[in-house]
Amino acid sequence: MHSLEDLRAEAERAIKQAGSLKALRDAEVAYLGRSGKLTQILKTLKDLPEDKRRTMGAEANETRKLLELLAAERTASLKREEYEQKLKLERIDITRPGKRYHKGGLHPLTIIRRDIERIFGSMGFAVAEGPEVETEFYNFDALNIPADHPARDMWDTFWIKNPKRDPKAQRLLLRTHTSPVQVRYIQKHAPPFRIIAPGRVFRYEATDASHEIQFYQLEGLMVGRDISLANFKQVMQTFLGKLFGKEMKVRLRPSYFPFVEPGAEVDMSCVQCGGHGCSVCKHTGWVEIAGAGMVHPKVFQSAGLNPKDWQGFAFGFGIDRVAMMKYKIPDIRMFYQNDIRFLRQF
Ligand code: FA5
Repeated sequence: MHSLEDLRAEAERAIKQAGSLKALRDAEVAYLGRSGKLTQILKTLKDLPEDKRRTMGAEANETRKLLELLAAERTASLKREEYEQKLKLERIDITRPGKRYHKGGLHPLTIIRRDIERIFGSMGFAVAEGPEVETEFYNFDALNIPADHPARDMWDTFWIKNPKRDPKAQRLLLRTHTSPVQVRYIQKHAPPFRIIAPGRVFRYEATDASHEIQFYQLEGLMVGRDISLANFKQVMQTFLGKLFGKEMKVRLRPSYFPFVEPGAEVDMSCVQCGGHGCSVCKHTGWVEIAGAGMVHPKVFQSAGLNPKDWQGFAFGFGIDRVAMMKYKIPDIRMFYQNDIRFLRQF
C-alpha cells in the first residue's frame, strides 16, 4: 500500500510539473503506459491473497483514474498555455510602420525616349528600327563613306571578327550611328514618309563627362517631293519646344557629313541660361545637339530611289545629351552606372 501511495504522489507531481506537452506525454508513459510503474503494480496483484488483491486492485484502479484525469486536465491547460504563447509571439502590432515596398521605375533614358517618340508621333513620324550589329555596307558604304574615305575616321568603330574567315562575307561592326536605318527604311518603303529611329550605338573612344562608348541616338528622316531644310528647322523647333516645355530657338551651322548635302550642325538655345550665356553653353547661349542635312543623292541611289524625284532631310542627335540637358545631369556616365540613388530620382 505504501508503495502505491508513494507512486501516486510521485506521478501526481510529475504530471503537475510537466512543463510541455512532450514532458507530460513522457510522464504518462512512465506511469500509465504499458510498462509504466502503475501498470507494473497492477500486474503483481494476481500474486496477492484474495482480500488484499481486492482492496489493492480497487485502490490501484482509482489511482489510475485519478492520474488519467489529472493528465487530461494538465494536457488541456498546457495546450491553452502553448496557444496563448503562440498568440503572444504572433501578435501583429498594427500601429507599427509597414515595410517599405520598393517599386521599380523606368530608366531616365527610357522616359525621355518615350517622350521623344510621343512628340514626333504627334507630328506624324513613325518609329523605325535597325540592328545594333550592322554590316559595313549599311553603316558606311551606303552612306557614301567608302572604305578609303577619310570620313571613316569620324567614327571609331568596334569591328566584329569574322569567325568563319569567309573572305566574301560582309564585314560586321557595332553600328556607330543610327544613320544606317535611313538606308534600310528607304529600301523597303515608298516615299513620301517621315520616320524617327531611336537606338543604341557604339564608339571605340575614350569616355568623359559627355562621351560614352555606348549611347543612344535618334535618327530622323523625312522624304517627299519638296521637303527642305526650312521644314527641318521648323520640325526641330517644334520638337524641342514640346520636349522642354518652352519656346526654343534653333540655328544651323554649315558642316560636313558624307551622307548629306548640304550638311549642318544643329544648335539649340541653352536651356540652363535661356541663351544669355553660362558655363553649360560656354557663354555662347547655344548648345550643339545634332548633325543634319539634306539626304545625299548617293544615299537615295544606294537605297534604290531616284534622287531626281525625291528629296528630304535627315538628322541625328544624341538622346543622352538631350536627357542631360533636360534633367540637368552633369556626366553622361551616370546613366550607365546603375546607382540606385541616381535612378530613384526619376
Ligand atoms: C552622326 O552620328 C551622324 N550620323 C548624325 C547625322 C545624321 C548627320 C543624319 C546628318 C544626318 P555625330 O557623330 O556628330 O553624327 O553624332 C551625332 C550626335 O551623337 C552628337 O551630336 C552627339 O549628341 C551624340 N554623340 C556623339 N558621340 C557621342 C558619345 N561618345 N557619347 C554620347 N553622345 C555622343
